[in-house]
Amino acid sequence: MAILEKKTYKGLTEETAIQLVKELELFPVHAELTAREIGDGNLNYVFRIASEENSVIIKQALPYAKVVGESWPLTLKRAKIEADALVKHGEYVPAFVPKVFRTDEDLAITIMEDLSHLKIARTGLIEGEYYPNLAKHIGQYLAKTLFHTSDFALHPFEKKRLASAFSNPELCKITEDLVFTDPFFNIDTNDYEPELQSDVEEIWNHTELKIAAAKIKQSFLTEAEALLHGDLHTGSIFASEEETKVIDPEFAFYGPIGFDVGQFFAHLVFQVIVRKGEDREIIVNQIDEVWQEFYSVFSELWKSKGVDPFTKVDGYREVFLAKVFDDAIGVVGCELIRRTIGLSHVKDLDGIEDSAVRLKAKRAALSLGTNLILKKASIKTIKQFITTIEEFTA
Ligand code: SR1
Ligand code: MG
Repeated sequence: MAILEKKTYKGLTEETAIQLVKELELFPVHAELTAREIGDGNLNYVFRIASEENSVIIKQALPYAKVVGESWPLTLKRAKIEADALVKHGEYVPAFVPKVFRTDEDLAITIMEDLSHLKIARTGLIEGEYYPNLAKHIGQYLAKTLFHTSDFALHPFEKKRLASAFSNPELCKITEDLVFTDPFFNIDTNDYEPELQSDVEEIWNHTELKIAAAKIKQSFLTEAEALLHGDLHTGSIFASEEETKVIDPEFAFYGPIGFDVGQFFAHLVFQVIVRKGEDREIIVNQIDEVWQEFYSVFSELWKSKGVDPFTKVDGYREVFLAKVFDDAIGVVGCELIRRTIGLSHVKDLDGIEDSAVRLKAKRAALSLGTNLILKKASIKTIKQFITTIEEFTA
């Protein structure tokens, strides 16, 4: 029986992935096809199916988190959320997301454009590559996807329809736990080197820090400002010198705009921490550039496409964007801490071979993260943010 006719979930193999694209007639009938599972993420399988002339990607969600195993069941609905978010965001930034060819909810698959001519930005950045367009493109991606899906641009009925369609409680719960809660408590799944024990306990015992983190979590739980990507780290971005493509929006939901902005900032900060000299300056400048681009494109859209009458009130745009910035700084702090001592680390830090250098980098991430969470109210400009980064990571 044809795979799609079964209407039931079954994990694909390289063989059945080929069978599937044949059933869907995505390649000429006699094309010789090869398939390879290339996924290295935490949650899904990714197959690349290729003929001599063409190729596509099949991404299939697993009913559990690959990073932990079958003991951590995970909804398959995330495949539909991801495909729908790619399509929705693609309406506003077609150049920055992969094209979606087909989806199937039963199989939890999305068949999309193959981007393997590009490199995952995190990998390239760790190798010291320079992406001259990355900051500008992500600034535009953030401004356009977030403005156009917000109440500033949409009729309230449409905004609420989208917020309901993108309700994503299971994936949000992962973020609520892994980003905003577990690193601040003595939880089994936290993961850190024994040498960091006293640094970690300082965080667990820091009541003022925990209250500040709780407020940032509360914003994530309650503020449905725009359709977020929800997991915008450098591992969710394919890049080359010319192109930038944002992938993997399975964590998409209606949340605070500063969450996406702050997550991207945080993963640039990891690169600031591990680089030196001019290479480090390049990333510092990219942090500045992504914010300037986001601010200016969001402001242009606000002025030209704002539908809420308050978008015409002088001064409100600046107040709103200051709120986004404040939210983003808090998220940077939480993300720096969680990727250092929580479940699911980043290769930028874990990949440092020399243990003294690695521990120094991790301590810098923890102290900067702590400071950003505690002092975000006094960091009002991108320059002040950069000064703070430099103070803790020099
Ligand atoms: C179990 S999932 C761990 C992390 O991987 C994803 O990319 C998200 O960042 C999540 O927090
Ligand atoms: Mg992902």
